[in-house]
Amino acid sequence: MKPEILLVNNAMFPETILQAMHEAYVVHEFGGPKAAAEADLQPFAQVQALATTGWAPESFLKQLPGLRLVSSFGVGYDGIAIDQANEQRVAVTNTPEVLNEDVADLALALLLAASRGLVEGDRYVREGRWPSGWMRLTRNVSGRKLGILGLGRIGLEIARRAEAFRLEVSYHNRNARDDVPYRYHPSLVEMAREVDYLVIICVGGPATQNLVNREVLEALGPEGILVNVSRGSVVDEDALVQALESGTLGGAGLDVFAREPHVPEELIRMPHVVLQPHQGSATVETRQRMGQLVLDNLEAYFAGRPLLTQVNPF
Ligand code: 8YV
Repeated sequence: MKPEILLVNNAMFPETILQAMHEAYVVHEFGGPKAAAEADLQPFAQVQALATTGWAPESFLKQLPGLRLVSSFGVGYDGIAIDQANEQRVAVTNTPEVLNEDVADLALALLLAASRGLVEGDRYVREGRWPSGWMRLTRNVSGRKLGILGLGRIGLEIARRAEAFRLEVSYHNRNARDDVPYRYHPSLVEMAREVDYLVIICVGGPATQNLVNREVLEALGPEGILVNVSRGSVVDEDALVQALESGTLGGAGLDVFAREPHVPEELIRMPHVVLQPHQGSATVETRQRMGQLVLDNLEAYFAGRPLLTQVNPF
């Protein structure tokens, strides 16, 4: 008999992965997180595994006493109640490494697009404005300074790409690393003051909530550009809107927002801001690899083998 699993947010998973999942398991699909949060979980109290996309709050886990595995699609697990999972002895797995390069590519794409007015230029051509005159001059990228907030696995890929664009890289983490050639800033505000670009790729969650606040944005300054490919929660979004509106911050390239999929109207109207709908890992190839890792963790669990990418301690 096939084991039963629960699945939240099936629409995010590639079709081939969903097919394989249905071949191996009896899958109870809940639709998106909102539907899952409202569902009656009583009939599933003894189901052992949940496949999800970075979502499993405390109230949801508490209703599933038989659960032993949360296999999550995505590297970030700030939307999974890890303390509660630990208490219930539920192992949580994520999909690290396989998305590093795509997220780093998008960070650089946003940096370049915001600096060189790429989207603005595209609009300029499409709106037929070119015959009446040249577009404004944009800003030079090479030789400038990039500060990375969160020099982890993806941060390192961003740094490597930035070097190819002749950017001078420095970083801010909780602790300095002894295995990188980049300058460490113990203070985020001071790093922001020194750099032209600030790229955010640290973890989300309470520890980094609104870390990039008004002071940091002001330090980045009227010619500075903020790029965020991590979590919207890391930035004080109201302060960001104000800084961009008043010109105390020069521009931004944003893939993530505080209340996705809601994007503040003010940002939508700003020509010096480049927006993406949380596309960091959204390529056919990477989503396939992420889905495969979700399947591999489920398979390992049901075969009694060690999990491949467990994030909590047992
Ligand atoms: C995904 C992400 O869009 O990996 C993450 O943490 O934010 C993205 O890769 C998302 O998690 C898919 O559920």
